[in-house]
Amino acid sequence: PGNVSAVHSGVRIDTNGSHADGKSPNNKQEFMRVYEVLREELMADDLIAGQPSFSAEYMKKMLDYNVPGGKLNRGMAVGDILLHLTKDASKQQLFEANILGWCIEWLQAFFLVADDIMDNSITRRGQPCWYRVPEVGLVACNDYIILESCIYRILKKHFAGKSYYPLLLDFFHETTHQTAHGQLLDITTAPIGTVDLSKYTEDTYMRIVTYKTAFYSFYLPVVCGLLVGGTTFQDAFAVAKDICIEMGRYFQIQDDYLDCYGDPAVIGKVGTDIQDNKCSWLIVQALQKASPSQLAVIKEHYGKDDESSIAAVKQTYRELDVEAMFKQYEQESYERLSKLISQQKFLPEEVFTALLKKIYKRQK
Ligand code: DMA
Ligand code: MG
Ligand code: MG
Ligand code: MG
Repeated sequence: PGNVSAVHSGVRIDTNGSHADGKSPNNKQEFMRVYEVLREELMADDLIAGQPSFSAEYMKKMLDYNVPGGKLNRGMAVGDILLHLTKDASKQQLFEANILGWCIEWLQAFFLVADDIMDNSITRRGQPCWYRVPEVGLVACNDYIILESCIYRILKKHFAGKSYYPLLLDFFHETTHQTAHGQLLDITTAPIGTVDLSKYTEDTYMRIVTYKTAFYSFYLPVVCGLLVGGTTFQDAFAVAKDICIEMGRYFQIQDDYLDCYGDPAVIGKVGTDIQDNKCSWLIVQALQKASPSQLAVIKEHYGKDDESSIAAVKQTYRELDVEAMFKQYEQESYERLSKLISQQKFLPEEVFTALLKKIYKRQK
């Protein structure tokens, strides 16, 4: 349909400005309706429907608790991208894009349930982390396996007949591989109870955030939009990857910033990076600027789970004005991204500018 062939031939389609208000062309209510459809399909599965009702009810509660409660940026992005790619997308294509959007939200739910256990976190999306719910505890480990398996049941049901089904499976598997190894590096850079500040290099930091966040949060939604839109043109994927990696790094640096400076009531979670010894953007920057005495304070207090140690680290951040370093990075990153977006010729700029607009200077 329409513009997709232009994408294939490598001609830039300039559609800038048609959604200049920053609103999603895709519709949130409709997106939520698709969630209900997918959940009911999963629940109607022979195996699950055949379980005693208490088991099926647990499943439903687990899904509702963990899948739909986030910002839905990643999930909604797939439909948006499709519509920016081809203005005459069919209703069926938009439905398929939204299904893939939900698969990404399912993937995210799977990683977050596990991440909160590993990070010993307290709240997520304004409610207790799933593993903290009394009747859940470490059953959450089986729940995240179920969350992941849902992705492939949904894909099979809705995409098994498509020519791009193998590509889709491969992208979801590849992204899981990348994210899991980002998480592994995140965890092994900061083992509980041992602080080794020499590990907190800019290079390791960039590897962590690229793998744990950028691929699943940005590249995967764009890939899904391209596939539903009918694009298999390699150059479009390569350009998307470069831009999405840069955007994903910026997004995770914001997450690190908000962990310390965000309002828990707004971000829906309580920051734990300082006491968790995390290789966060803030500590990597602080270490590069710290005086010997400030370094001593960091060595003494980073990674300790008590209020006075957390306060001492935050005081050092204040002295070094790490907040100003973040604002400067934010500005530079925005400019770098805008340039990357306008310089490429394979995809409508709006595919990326709409993503960027949603996250630039975000408070949550
Ligand atoms: C989370 O990094 C990354 C994944 C893949 C879930 P994080 O621990 O900083 O995330 P959060 O701050 O949301 O716990
Ligand atoms: Mg975490
Ligand atoms: Mg984590
Ligand atoms: Mg975080």
